[in-house]
Amino acid sequence: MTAPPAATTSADDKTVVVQLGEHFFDPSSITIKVGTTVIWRNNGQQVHDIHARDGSFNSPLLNPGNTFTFTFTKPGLYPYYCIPHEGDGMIGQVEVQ
Ligand SMILES: [Cu+2]
Repeated sequence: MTAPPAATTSADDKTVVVQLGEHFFDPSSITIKVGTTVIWRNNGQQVHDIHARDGSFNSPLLNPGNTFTFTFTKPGLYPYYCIPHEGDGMIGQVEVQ
């Protein structure tokens, strides 16, 4: 009997990683199942944040290297944006099925 693999931030059925850069989310659009946790990781050089249009999730400003996680429990379409860089097109969306 082998131990389950240690939890990582790589993509699997329950966890999806979205990278933050200047000035974009990658991938900017994801489709996930209810119960999936999204991990946003700031891989850029600037501070970024994540705010749902409907207010269902809001991160603080993330310094480079920091992460924000949110678990989606309701189906729907969740557009979101980075407050400092929305004007530069730093927007994304999560579709929860
Ligand atoms: Cu930003």
